[in-house]
Amino acid sequence: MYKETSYLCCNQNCFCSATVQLALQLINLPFTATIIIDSFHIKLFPLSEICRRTDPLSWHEFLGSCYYYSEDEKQWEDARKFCITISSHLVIINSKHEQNFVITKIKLTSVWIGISDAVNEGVWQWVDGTAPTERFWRQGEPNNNDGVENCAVLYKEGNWNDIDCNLKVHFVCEKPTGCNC
Ligand SMILES: [Ca+2]
Ligand SMILES: [Ca+2]
Repeated sequence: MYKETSYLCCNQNCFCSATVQLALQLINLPFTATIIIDSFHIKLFPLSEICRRTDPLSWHEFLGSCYYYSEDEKQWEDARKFCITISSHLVIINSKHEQNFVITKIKLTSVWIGISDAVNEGVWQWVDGTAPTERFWRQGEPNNNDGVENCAVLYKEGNWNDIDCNLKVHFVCEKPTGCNC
């Protein structure tokens, strides 16, 4: 679904780009085409303005993915849902290389990542349903402290800890690059 959404955005960008180019070409036509220009210009200008609208969220690009770092703190489930509303998912760490990039942008101490064992205690699963290929647990973690720790944070130092999903923490969303971030 994320990829499909990305392609739709891509196609929309391409359409917008073509529309803006058409508008610019019309503006450059000779004076004899003024009437045609005027009729098209009125219709095209509002659309070209819409196309120029920029994404208010700030994304960081790395190796085919775009990463968004939240301004506020949310519970893990709310963070997961928020990422979906911006056509992304809570970050999935596939390699040490990717994690090394993600930690460079962490502003404070830690962020939610998209892994949980809430469905089946002790069985850690990414938000896309896959099992982790690599794990970077801090020594002694995950410890399911008090029997309530089912969601994982990534610390700026580059390791994970399971904590209570109801705690409010900053988070990172990820989406495929598509045309651009
Ligand atoms: Ca647990
Ligand atoms: Ca823990």
